[in-house]
Amino acid sequence: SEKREQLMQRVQMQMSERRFKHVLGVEETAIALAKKYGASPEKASIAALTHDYAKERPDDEFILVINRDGYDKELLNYGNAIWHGLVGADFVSRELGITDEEILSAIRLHTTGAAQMSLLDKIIYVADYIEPGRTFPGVKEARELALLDLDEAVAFETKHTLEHLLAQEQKIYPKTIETYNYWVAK
Ligand code: DGI
Ligand code: FE
Ligand code: FE
Ligand code: FE
Repeated sequence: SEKREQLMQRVQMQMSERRFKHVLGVEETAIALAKKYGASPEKASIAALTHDYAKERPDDEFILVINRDGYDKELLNYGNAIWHGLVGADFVSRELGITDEEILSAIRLHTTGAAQMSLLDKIIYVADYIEPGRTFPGVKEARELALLDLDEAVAFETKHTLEHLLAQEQKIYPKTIETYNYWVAK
């Protein structure tokens, strides 16, 4: 649609060619999952196209917004990996005029997940992980799970992301632990 073309252009201007290709891969995957699981393909498309909109913003822009807009100051102890979705949704809302809370929630949660996730939240979280451009060990199993059971795919991704972060001794954002406790721990 004309609206999608415009949105694509606005997103493309914000990022490298490589990242834009990832975004289009997430869109294709999210639309397919939306059709399979009964979510809105239109909303899946918009959320996917915008999920990494703020990923290439400088840290000082995020820090300004975190300080200005009443975010928990604890967020300042993290970095772009956590900010680009959680705070990035505000850039999407303000700059692209996207007000749909289902879409903004999917953007906010796409990196960490959450205990409570809507169908669209799960679709974007999983599509980001399994889009055709991803090549890490385990992506094949994640793709297979996504076609069988979306919740199993959420659990798989959460477990493997956390393992990866621990192996690298990275700081774990509390929401990531919350997601693990809800979706993975027995
Ligand atoms: O933006 P993408 O690269 O497409 O993917 P993403 O938004 O899912 O993840 C961005 C990065 O964030 C990825 O390297 C994993 C990392 N991440 C996820 N949860 C946490 C985290 N990094 C830290 N430090 N802490 C977390 O809890
Ligand atoms: Fe991201
Ligand atoms: Fe992700
Ligand atoms: Fe992404």
